Amino acid sequence: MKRILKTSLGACAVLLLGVHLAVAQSDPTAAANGYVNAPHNWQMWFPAAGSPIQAHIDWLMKYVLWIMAGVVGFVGCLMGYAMFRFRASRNPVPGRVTHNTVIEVIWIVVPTLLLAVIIIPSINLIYFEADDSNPYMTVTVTGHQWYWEYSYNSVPGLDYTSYMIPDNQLKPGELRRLTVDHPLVLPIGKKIRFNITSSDVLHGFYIPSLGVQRYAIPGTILTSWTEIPKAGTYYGQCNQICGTGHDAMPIEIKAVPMADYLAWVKTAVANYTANTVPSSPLSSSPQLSSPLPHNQFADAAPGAASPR
Ligand SMILES: [Cu+2]
Repeated sequence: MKRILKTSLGACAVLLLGVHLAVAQSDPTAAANGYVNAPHNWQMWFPAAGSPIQAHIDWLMKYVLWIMAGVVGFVGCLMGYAMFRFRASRNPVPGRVTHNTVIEVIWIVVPTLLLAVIIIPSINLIYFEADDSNPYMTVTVTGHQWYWEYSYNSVPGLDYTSYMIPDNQLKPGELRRLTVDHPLVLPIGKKIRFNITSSDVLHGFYIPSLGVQRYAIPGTILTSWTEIPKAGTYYGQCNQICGTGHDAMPIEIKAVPMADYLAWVKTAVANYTANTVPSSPLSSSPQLSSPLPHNQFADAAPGAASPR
């Protein structure tokens, strides 16, 4: 009897180990590794647009830039011409013209038209950014000193924290000051709303390539949204000065096809438990010392299972 029990216990252990290894090896977020949208040295322009909002922002920025270049070029040439043509040696007796109706009409009408052609697409963009209606899903993002917490409103209990990987624990391929232990995983091609708030001080939920930038304010929820057409990894940073660990709260988003997302949710729900974050934010200052603490609530997540 004892032997049978021993054998069956052994078989169970082997089976569990096998299941664990299989889960650990098949990372549902692997599809996001093929494309990485991260800042690079000497970057001059916005990052490649990863969402419709950012594509719109990028277009408007260049559109206004061309108009500005035209205005600066025109005014610069006019000033250069006036300084040369009417210099004292060539034009010793200055003219006494004070009014010219045609010129005055032109310099009122032309700038007004310029403002009109700028304000129309600007307001359009503001409304586009504000339209977070009918999302496929909502994620509540909470800023803490100094990490992010992601709670999936449509998946009860799926709530976990996301810490930056300290420099001395980076693995090959991971990005310094940007890679986190547990990224935010989202499906591609779906509208996702973010409810953004904070538990302590002002933070900023900022992902440049997605055109998402909102304050995280304690006691208040601000919303934003995104839709990511391309599977990949997208990075952002807290962009409000929120304390000594301000630089240690990057945002990493893994955008994956829907099937992979659903597979990830399944394993995440099985492994993540409802999160309880440290109650006193001020007591978390030792977290800054390296290494950062383990995310005890999410360490079993596949793809992030390695001990840190
Ligand atoms: Cu912050």
